[in-house]
Formats: sequence, structure tokens, C-alpha cells
Amino acid sequence: MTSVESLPHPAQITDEGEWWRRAVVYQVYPRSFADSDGDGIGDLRGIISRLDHLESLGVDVVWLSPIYASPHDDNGYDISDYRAIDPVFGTLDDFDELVAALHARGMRLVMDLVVNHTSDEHEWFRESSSSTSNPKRDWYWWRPPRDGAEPTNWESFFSGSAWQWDEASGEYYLHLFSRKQPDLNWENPEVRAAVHDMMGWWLDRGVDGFRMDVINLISKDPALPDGVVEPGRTWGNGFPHYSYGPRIHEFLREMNDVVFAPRAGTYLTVGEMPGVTVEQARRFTDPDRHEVSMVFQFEHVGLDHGEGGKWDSRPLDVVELKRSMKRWQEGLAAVGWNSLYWNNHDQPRAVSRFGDDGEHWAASAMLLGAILHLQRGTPFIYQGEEIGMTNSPFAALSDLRDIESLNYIADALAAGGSTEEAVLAAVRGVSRDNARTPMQWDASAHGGFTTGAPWIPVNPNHATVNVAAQAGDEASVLAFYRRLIELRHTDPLVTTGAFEMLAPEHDRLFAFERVDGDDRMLVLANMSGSALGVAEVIDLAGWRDSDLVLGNLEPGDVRAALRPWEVRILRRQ
Ligand code: ISL
Repeated sequence: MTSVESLPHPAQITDEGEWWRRAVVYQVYPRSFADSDGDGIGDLRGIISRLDHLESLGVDVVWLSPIYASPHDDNGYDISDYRAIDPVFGTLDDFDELVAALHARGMRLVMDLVVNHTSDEHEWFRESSSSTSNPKRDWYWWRPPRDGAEPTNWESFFSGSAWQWDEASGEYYLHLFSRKQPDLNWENPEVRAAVHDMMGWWLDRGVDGFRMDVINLISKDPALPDGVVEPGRTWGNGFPHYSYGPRIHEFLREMNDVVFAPRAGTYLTVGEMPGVTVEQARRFTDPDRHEVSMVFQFEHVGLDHGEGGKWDSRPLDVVELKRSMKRWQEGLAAVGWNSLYWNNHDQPRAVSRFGDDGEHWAASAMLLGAILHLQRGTPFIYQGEEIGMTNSPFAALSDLRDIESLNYIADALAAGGSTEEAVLAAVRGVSRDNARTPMQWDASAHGGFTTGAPWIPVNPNHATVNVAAQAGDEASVLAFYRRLIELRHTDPLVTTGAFEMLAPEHDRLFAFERVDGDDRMLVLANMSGSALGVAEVIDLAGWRDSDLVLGNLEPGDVRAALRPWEVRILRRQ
């Protein structure tokens, strides 16, 4: 095993076209990363002050969740000015300094592009809503009432109808997310041109790509048909009519032709696409089609959703997880490219969700890192994942901040029949706020995140789970993530090798090989709290003399039973 000190400098990615195939991306949620001015909210100068951490981790790219001007109804995913930094995060000068500082350290910056919708406080929407004859009226989806009610039966992602009544103009507008996030009408070429201009403005400022928020929702069926009303639901499911719409490929290709192709740079683009299928993803990421570099798909993070959806969670079935990951690995093997992620700002913490955040906390955090990072694709690390941050033990409904959670709580309580405790129990392990509690830098008050009062409480376990505690510890989750990143940078098999799932029907063993002829890597992972005799499941004869490249527990005989949550990575040539 390499010692942490001897790891290479992260600036190893050269400028050739598909550099992102060898990159590791780190997502920063600015609000919760580091607060430089004591107002309890993270900011750009806070990020600048923590670049040593990112550099020593070895990541190549930073993806910043939105920092644009916003009323923060959805923590910045509701943008009121695409060309301004929200004062709570800093200034354009701070932003330019951050880009320069990242570039100087050999890292790149990807911005969040939220263009399915704007804020209702964006100038475009103010104009659009000012009168039915305003030239920007058609920039959004306005419709008259149908039989005195909503124009369609579509439900919003954040509860209730997806239509908001506007008294002044006597029409409804569409908002797939909160009522403060009206959907842009991409059918209108002026909208597309305005978005393209804005993207170019950021690229010319030095950014290296975009993560595109719900980009598979920008093309809607203009007929706006009703959705099916599932049993027990009030509203219809409009998803089939507003996702993967008839012009989605055309819009992405046009964006590429107008924005990226004419520029000299090589950019990383990742389309966030809830509900995307493998077949669709292959089309989106086929290099010959010039649409996006990769997509975020949601299949593996939906496997613990029960019949009642995300708030009705159930334990993960390891066989289902393997089936899903195998399908994505194989589906995008010959054409296209995968993104790899467990966590982001919308997901509960993976170690609590799919691992064991009790007795086997560190081992299971490392195991999850290994089985993801060693697949074929571009891995994304969400802030805090590299130190094994866990879900938060929210003690009361008043600890929650996220609009999705708050709307769900209000609905559940209004429906009657549920106590506050019961609703809290449903929300606790599922809420997006689990990802949004502040980054845990050290054991001091508020985890070193802020000197003020944090906008959301820091997880009490910051006393033990923090960057400072792991910084010099070779056996830490942090050191393990560094080694995973190093492995991707130093062993081409991790980028290029074919993926072969082993023992797909085993209910605890997650095992796969990466293969290029005789060049092979074997990953053996025990996703359970009891020992697992791997030699009885997989023929390890050919691996007897191979090297243990990396493991999360004290090394022993490579053929011995796997200990609880042990992962072993073997290599032969
Ligand atoms: O988080 C979700 C539900 O729990 C997802 O449905 C999520 O809303 C969806 O993945 C879209 O997410 C993105 O767009 C939203 C924003 O709230 C999320 O933070 C963002 O990642 C609207 O902009």
C-alpha cells in the first residue's frame, strides 16, 4: 500500500478531449461546506480556504451546487439572476479567485446549470407574468383554467399540483418543483438562445463544464396530456409527458453545437436525469451524437423506495443492487459512459443507508467507496463522503429545512392519522437534509464549519467523525478514499477495463473483475456484518499469488473468509 504522503499531485489530467473519463469529481454544496464570515452559511471564500483538503484528496474536478442570485426557496436551485453570485456566497471577484485557485492546483470547476426552471423572482418571469401580451409571456408554460381548475392533473415533485394560479392574469403557470420555480418553455427559441448565451458567459469566465439539473425534463409534450392517477393519490403522474420529451435530443445537440463546439476547451457535461433508462442514457452519451459526456441515473438510489415511494423506505436488496449496476455497466460498455455516485445533496448518506453506521462504520464506508470507484465510469464524491459522514439524528421536525421535506411533513400532518413522531420517523432517514448538514472539519463547536450559528444543526457526531481526526491516520476512511483516487489515476485498468460481475445472485457478496486480456483486477466485498467464505463462492485458484492492491482491514491471506464489511482488491498481470 502506498503511504498517503507519496501520492501524486492531482494535476495529472491532460487536456485531451475526453479527459473526464479519467477524472474524479467532488461535489461541493456551498451552503454547507465552509463559512468564512460567521453568518452560519457556507460561502466561496470558505471554499477557497479549504482547497488544501481537496488537493490532498486528489480530486480533479469540483462541481459547485448553485451559487447564483436566488431567493433560496430550494437552496439556490431557484435562480433569480444567472449572471450574479448570491451575496450570501460572495462576489464575482471571489468566484474568479476560486476558479484561478483551482486551476493553479490542476483542478477544474463545473457549475450547476438549472435551466428547466428559474425562480419566480427572475426578471424573465417578472416580465412574463406582467401581462398576457408581454413578449416574454411564452417563455414559461401559461395555461387558462380547465373547467375552472388546474390545466392538467400533474403533481409537483414537491407535493400538490404542478400548476399555480395567477390571479392577475387569470391563468395558471407550470412548476414541476416548488411554486417559486416556474418551468421555462424550451419550445420558444428565444429561451434557448438566452440560456446558450448565459452558458457561454460562464465558459468564457473559465468554467470547465456543467452539471445540468433535471435536463431530461426540458422537452415536454406540448399537448400536456393528463397523467395516470395511481391508487390512493390525489394528483396524476405527468412524468411520461414531461420527461424525455420529443425534442430532448435536439435541444441537447443544439446546445452542444451553439455553446461547446465553437469554443476551444474540452468540457465535462453531466445531465441529471431522473427516470432515465439505460437505452436512453446510451443515446445521450454516445460520443457521435454530441449531447452530454455522462448522465446521472437514479435506479440504484431508488432501490430502497417502498410501494409508497421515497418516504416509505425499505432495506436494500443486495442482489437487486448488483443486477442494476451490472445492467448499467454492460449497457454503457460499448457506447456511452457512466457516472458513478452514491451521494449528492438530494440523497441520504450512503453509509447509513446501504452500509452500517454503527459497529462497522469505517469499514462499510470504505467498502462502499471501493465498489463504486472501481467500476467503469466517472466517480462523484459528495462532500463529507470521504470521511464517512452519516445521516443526522434529527430530534424534531423543527430541525428540518428542506422544502421537499417540509411540504411532505405539512401534507402528512394535514391528512391526519399520523403523529409528529410517526412523520419524523418516516422523514429522518430519507430527508435531503441528511446530506446538507455542515461539513465536519474538526471536533470544535459546529465542526469547524462556522463561528456563528449554522443554518442547519451540525451532526452531533462531528466530535468523532471529522477531517482533522482522520488527516494523519493511514487507517481512516479519508486515507482510503485518497488511495481509491490514486488507483484511478495510476492504473489504467480502472478507467478502461471491461466490467464483469461475479456471483450475481449471492445475497451478500459484491464481487467483480475489471479485465483487459490477462490484465485483471478483482474486487471482493462482503456487504454484511458476518464473515463470508469467498473461496467457496468464487474460484480463487488463479489469484493465489496476486497482489493485494488495497483493502479496508488488516491484510491477511487473500483467500481467507471476508470479515464483516471487508473489501479486498487484488491485481494480476
Ligand atoms: O430529490 C428528489 C426527490 O427526493 C429528486 O426528485 C430531485 O428533486 C430531482 O432529482 C431533481 O433534483 C434537482 O432539481 C431540483 C432540486 O431541488 C434538486 O436539489 C436538484 O438536484 C429542482 O431544481
